[in-house]
Amino acid sequence: MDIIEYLRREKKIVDEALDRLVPAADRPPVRLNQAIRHSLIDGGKRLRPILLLAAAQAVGSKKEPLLPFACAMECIHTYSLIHDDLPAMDDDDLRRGRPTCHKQFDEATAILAGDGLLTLAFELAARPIQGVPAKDSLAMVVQLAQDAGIHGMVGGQMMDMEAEEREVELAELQYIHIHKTGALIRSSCMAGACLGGGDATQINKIKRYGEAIGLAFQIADDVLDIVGDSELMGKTIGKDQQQSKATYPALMGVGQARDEANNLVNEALSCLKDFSDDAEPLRALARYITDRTH
Ligand code: GRG
Repeated sequence: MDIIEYLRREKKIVDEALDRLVPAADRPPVRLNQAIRHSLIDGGKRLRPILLLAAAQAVGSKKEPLLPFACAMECIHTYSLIHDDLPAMDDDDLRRGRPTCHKQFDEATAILAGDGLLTLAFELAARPIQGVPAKDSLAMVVQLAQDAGIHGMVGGQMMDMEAEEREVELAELQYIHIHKTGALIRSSCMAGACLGGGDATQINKIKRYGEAIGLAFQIADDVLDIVGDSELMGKTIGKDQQQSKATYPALMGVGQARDEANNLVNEALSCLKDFSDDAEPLRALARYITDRTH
């Protein structure tokens, strides 16, 4: 399948849903809604919602009813980018090819835009979904809270910040990546499989698929920070090296880091071996993780 065309089509579906589900820019509080839309609308690859929809398709489900939950994933991801870019964290000027939220608006507005997106995400994720038992929806909302929070992304970010001050070994770096980046990616895959009506075996296999591509994605991102193109990526690159950050390529070199990411992609693909052709988009997405240039 043509993954680029697939991603373009799916991104359009997600972008249209986000535009419908997020408050309009002229609705009060106008500055807050403008800041949210500045960071959220149109930008980004929409990888997490697309993974959720692809996982649902892999277990034979329709996509449309799951769009609010898929958009919740993007709201959480975008909030994490807004907060990560703040001067107190990464202090970045450019994100998704535009000025970062605090540069375009101001720090306080950027903090509130992130907070607004995080809470909106839970409003969207908790919406009843036609044909999905309420207990499954609730389980995935709890799962999302765990994966986005202290035991997932937020916890991973904290560990990453603490590790900046000292030497980090591979096992610790892997732990950080699994939490900071991997948890939300795995959560997206699992939510799609569960809300799409997959059975326990399918959900478990898609969970393992999500774990493997989540780590592969971060390794590929570390590599792109060295070999990528700032304009294509829409963000400043080379910052990891500049800040002497522990990354996979810093610890093992670009070549071995790439091999590591490829092994993880193969592991992810092996989790899907018993799935039908409906899982082709999930398979293509796994390959795209290491082939992507931005
Ligand atoms: C809780 C403040 C806070 C942060 C959480 C995820 C995260 C930690 C910070 C974001 C910064 C960062 C570089 C994370 C690594 C994950 C990553 C590669 C994010 C970029 O994701 P893409 O490539 O971005 O999917 P787009 O813009 O395409 O959505």
